[in-house]
This record gives sequence, C-alpha cells and structure tokens, in this order.
Amino acid sequence: MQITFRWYGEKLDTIPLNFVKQIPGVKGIVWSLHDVPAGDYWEMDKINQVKICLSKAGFNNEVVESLNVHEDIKLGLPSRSRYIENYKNTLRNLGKAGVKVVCYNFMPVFDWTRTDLYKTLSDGSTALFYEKAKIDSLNPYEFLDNVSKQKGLLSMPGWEPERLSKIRELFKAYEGFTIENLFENAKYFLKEIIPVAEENDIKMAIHPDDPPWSIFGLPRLIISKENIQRYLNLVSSPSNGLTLCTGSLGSSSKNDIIDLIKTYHNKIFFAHIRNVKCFENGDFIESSHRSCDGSLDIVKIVCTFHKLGFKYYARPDHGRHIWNEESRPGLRPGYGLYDRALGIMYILGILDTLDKQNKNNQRCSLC
Ligand code: DNO
Repeated sequence: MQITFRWYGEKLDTIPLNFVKQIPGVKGIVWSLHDVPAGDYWEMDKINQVKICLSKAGFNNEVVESLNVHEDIKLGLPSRSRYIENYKNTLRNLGKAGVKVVCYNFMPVFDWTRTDLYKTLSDGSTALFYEKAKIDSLNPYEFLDNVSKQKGLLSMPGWEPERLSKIRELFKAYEGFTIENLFENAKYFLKEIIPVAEENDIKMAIHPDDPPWSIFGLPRLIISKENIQRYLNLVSSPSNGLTLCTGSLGSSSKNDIIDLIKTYHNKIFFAHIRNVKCFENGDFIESSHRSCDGSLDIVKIVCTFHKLGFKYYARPDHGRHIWNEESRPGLRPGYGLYDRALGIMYILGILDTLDKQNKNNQRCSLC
C-alpha cells in the first residue's frame, strides 16, 4: 500500500508541503483543482503547475480526489453531453500528467453530510459528528441554515457556496427521482468515460456515499455490498473500481468492511482509512484511528489489505482536531495536520509489524 496525504493546494490549504514531508512514509499527494467548478475542463497548464509543485516538494501526483461529476450528469439532463466531454478531456490530460487513480462520487446534491463539525470528545479534541435524529427531523433547507453557521463548513468539499446557493433548484430537480434513475445515469456516464480512462491508463475509483443511507429522500448508490456489485457490473472494465472508505461504509453496521476488502480487493484502487464510533441510535463520530477508540478494527482492516497484497494507494482520511488546531484560520474540518499524521503512524506501525512477521515467516493471526 502506498501512503498518501490529501492536500488542497497552495492557495486553499493551510498546511505547507514541507510539513507533510516530515510525516514518515508519505509518497504522494492526493490533489484536485478545487477552484475549477464541477463540469469544467481541467487545462493542461494548471495540471502541470500542480505536478511541478508536488514534485519539487518530493511527492508524486498519481492520485486525484474529486474530479467532480456535474449534477446534470447525475440527473441525466440533455446538457450532460457537454459536461461528459469536458470530463473525458480532463481524463486525457490527467493521463498525460501521469495520474493513475481518480476518486469521484455520484452522490446527489451533497457530497458528505455531518451535523456538527466540532463535536467535543471526552479527551477535549473535536471531531465531525452525525446526529441521525437531527437529519431525520429537518428538511434540507432548515438543515443548511442550521449547519452553515458553523466555522469552516463552506470550505469543505461538496459544500462550496456556489453549489449551496442552488440547493432549492437542485432539490426540485431531484423530485420523483429514484435509485433506478440514478443507476441508469451512472451507467450512461461510465459507458462514456471508462473507455477513455482505460486508454489513458487511469483507474476510476468511486467514493461511497457518506453516510451510506438515503438522506432528505435522495437516492444513494454506493451504500452496500449489493449496490457496489451492481455499480461495478454497470460497465465491466479494469478501470471501473472503488475507493474503499472505511469510515463512510463503516458508519452502517450492515456493512462488513473486512468482507468488502476480501471481495473487492482487485477493484479497490484507493483506500480511505479512518475509524468511526457508531451509536445504536444511528449517530456516529469520527474517532482516532486506534481500533479501541472506534467501532472499526483498523488493525484487522490494514492487515487484510496487507495479506491480500494491496498495491494501490491509501490515505488516513479525516482526523480529529487536536492540540488547538481548530483555532487555526482556514483549517478545513477533518483535514488538520496532527491527527492525520498520527493516523499514518498507526497504519505504518501495523504495516511494519506485518512486514517483520513476514520476514520471520511468522503466521499472522490478526485477520
Ligand atoms: C470527504 C471525502 C469526500 C471525497 C469525495 C470524492 O472528506 O472523502 O469528500 O473526497 O466524495 O469525490
């Protein structure tokens, strides 16, 4: 597994790349052109600028996360052809720049959803929290009023101001829209873009829906093993694969993460590894990476990937806000430096132990 770190770019991220360089084991930066709106074409010059910047700092640029799919594609509107053409041309450019994996999602309206960005944990750190009863009791407009007052929200991926300003229109457009419509539009999209990904040696890795259940009556695709299988079957290709986000799928106890890794390890091109503490009432909070701090067994997860010879990319995903980091202006909730660095060290600790066991021909009893 190759360890990577998500970074929002020189203008938008408060963490300097030379700090990231000091985290052991990080080979690549997971990047995107966050200033280009969904549906627009990524120019070669802009892509190359990032490539040069990352390579100067000693990182590769092999993973792009969030080449966003325009809402008209998800809705299957006639205008989708223009956006699909842009998507294909962007993939061609990314291929030229040496990008190997593109993580994207097919979630209607919202990317990911939380009710609290800074919920205090018992140790005084804060983390992203989802309160099920709150989401269930509010309509999306009330929810947005409620949550948009929170610091940092509008800097999160999927919550861009231009997107949120169109929220009413979007909800109208999705009225009566079913999961079958969404699968159909995903199929149309994949049939168009997967051949281009193949030609350019790019693996497309769809991100699961977060949380993995329907919210505000919107249909959701990547929420269960059954739907993952259906999505992969839409277009059968070595370029049609998954981002296995342990925290997204793992916030539903119906999903068995170990089973998913064992079943789909050949289709997983990117792993987001994080822990989540789930409560019986459907609430969940993002905890530290340690197995004993959350509901997921991160040791077993990393061990399963290792045993299966997983050779693709992984990142620590979100972290808590610790050591007063949340007071740093411009911090993106969940994307601080410290806890993600601790997460990497935890993952590396597990991997190093497993490698040592392998060298000594010891059998692993962890997974
Ligand atoms: C959350 C992320 C997601 C992910 C997108 C990919 O922090 O994992 O926002 O980047 O769903 O398109």
